Amino acid sequence: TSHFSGVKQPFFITTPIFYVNADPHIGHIYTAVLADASARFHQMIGCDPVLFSTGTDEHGLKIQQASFLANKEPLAFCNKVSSSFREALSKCDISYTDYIRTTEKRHKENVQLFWETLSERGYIYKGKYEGWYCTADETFVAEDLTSLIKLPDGREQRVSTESSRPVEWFSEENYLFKLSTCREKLIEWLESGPVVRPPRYYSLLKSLLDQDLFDLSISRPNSRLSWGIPVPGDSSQTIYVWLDALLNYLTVAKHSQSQRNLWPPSVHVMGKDILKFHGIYWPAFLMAAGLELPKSLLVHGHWLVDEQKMSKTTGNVVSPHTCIDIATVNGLRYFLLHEGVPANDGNFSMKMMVRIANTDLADGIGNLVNRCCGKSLNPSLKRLAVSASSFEACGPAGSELLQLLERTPDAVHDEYLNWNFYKGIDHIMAVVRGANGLFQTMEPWKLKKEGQVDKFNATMAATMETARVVGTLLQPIVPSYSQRLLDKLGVPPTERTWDFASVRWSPNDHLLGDQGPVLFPRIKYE
Ligand code: ME8
Repeated sequence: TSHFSGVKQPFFITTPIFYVNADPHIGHIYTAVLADASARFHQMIGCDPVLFSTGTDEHGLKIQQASFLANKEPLAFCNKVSSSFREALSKCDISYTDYIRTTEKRHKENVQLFWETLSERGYIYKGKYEGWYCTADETFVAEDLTSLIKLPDGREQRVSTESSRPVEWFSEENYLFKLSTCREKLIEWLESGPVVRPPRYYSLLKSLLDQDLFDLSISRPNSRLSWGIPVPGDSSQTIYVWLDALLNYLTVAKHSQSQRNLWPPSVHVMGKDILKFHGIYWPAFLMAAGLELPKSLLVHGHWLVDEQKMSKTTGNVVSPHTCIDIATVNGLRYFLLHEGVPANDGNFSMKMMVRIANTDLADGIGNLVNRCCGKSLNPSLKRLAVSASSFEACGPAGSELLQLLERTPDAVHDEYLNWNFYKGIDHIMAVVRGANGLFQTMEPWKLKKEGQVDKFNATMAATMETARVVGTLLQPIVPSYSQRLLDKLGVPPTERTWDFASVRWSPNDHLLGDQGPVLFPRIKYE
């Protein structure tokens, strides 16, 4: 439960911070929507404060090179792309409470202070590093994890086998972090509970830890990498971008407005490509500094587009703006959370997004709401008093709907908590189908004509109560859609928390709110 002896439980959730070398695509948006749904859910169940951070990762060789190619000063380049991420995230209703940029002063100070702590605690030494480096992934790659490929022009290129991106040979003086000493403790952390979810990523991480760890280079000579944070006391070296980037989470916690201690984070959300950094390097840095480790990591698969990897070279990168133009932000969020199964890769298709949004948001829920709020059956615009007998007066179909409705909020609660938003949605849609089915069976338009007032009122009350529960449960998934639904039903803003998500008897009628335009106009696409 979220309440413990009257003190509310805090919840601190993060998205990865996004590289500013490319514009936002639906893969980035998925990470953020997943985290947002969880943040909103925890808010609804009473966690307080909810700290939800996102932002941009702006240092490193990759960004240095991208700004050079764009013929811009690095900071000007970062400003532009960082604000385009910020806009895209806000447009997607991402309810972040802090937007961090690694170029901010508060962050640079935190990184340098952290470096000094690692150094004082004996975890840093000067050495020579030789090996392969993949700039696109900003990571060192062991030789046996590289392979040679033939380029179209016949030349050979060595690439990282995992990502297929080019690697180059580095040989230079730099500072190293004693990662090799952390292995045992990392395994202990990993096994201390369901720290890494879903289970397949736990197993993956576990197998990485079966092997010895090598010490990690955590700086580069500034002749090679100047766009970054200088090593304290040695300005000839720049701090490795992943150490810099991971520390964003700590910067955010330190600068939260809350009086409460918000460390450690409740959960870091991320795609599978950056598990090693969050599951090995990050906890190792933290334990070396004597700080508590994150309580959990939630890892998700990648989105493919029409079954192909999304990439600039293929030219199939999907922009959230295009999706929103076609299907609105609610259509996009609903699709991502309905189709996204964290353990697997997802497949994005515009057609599928439109079909699912039309079926569920326009036809399924939209119809239900139109039917019970529409002037033709509800001329006085009231949400009718509701009781168990409202359902029972509708016969077996009514009792069945009531039973389903009574089970649903707990089932949805558990699925949301376990990051199975798609299953939560399935439970909700089953209730919607039940209520639409009841409408078809009861034919209230006939009951009205025939003057069967009790049965008519019962049908209307039962379906409106279902719509209210559905709107409440859907808030983490499609916030602005749910808000308009609850507004139409005249549900006061104070009655939208999880406590109100179950069937409630009410002896009085309530006025409906402003009806405004339809909830979700059907989308025409192709
Ligand atoms: O990795 N499908 O940033 P990033 C789903 N700056 N998710 C995807 C995806 C896809 N096709 N492509 C990318 C970084 N992502 C670092 C993070 S955190 C301290 C530093 C996800 O902009 C990816 O898995 O390359 C990651 O979770 C997020 O987008 C940011 O990726």
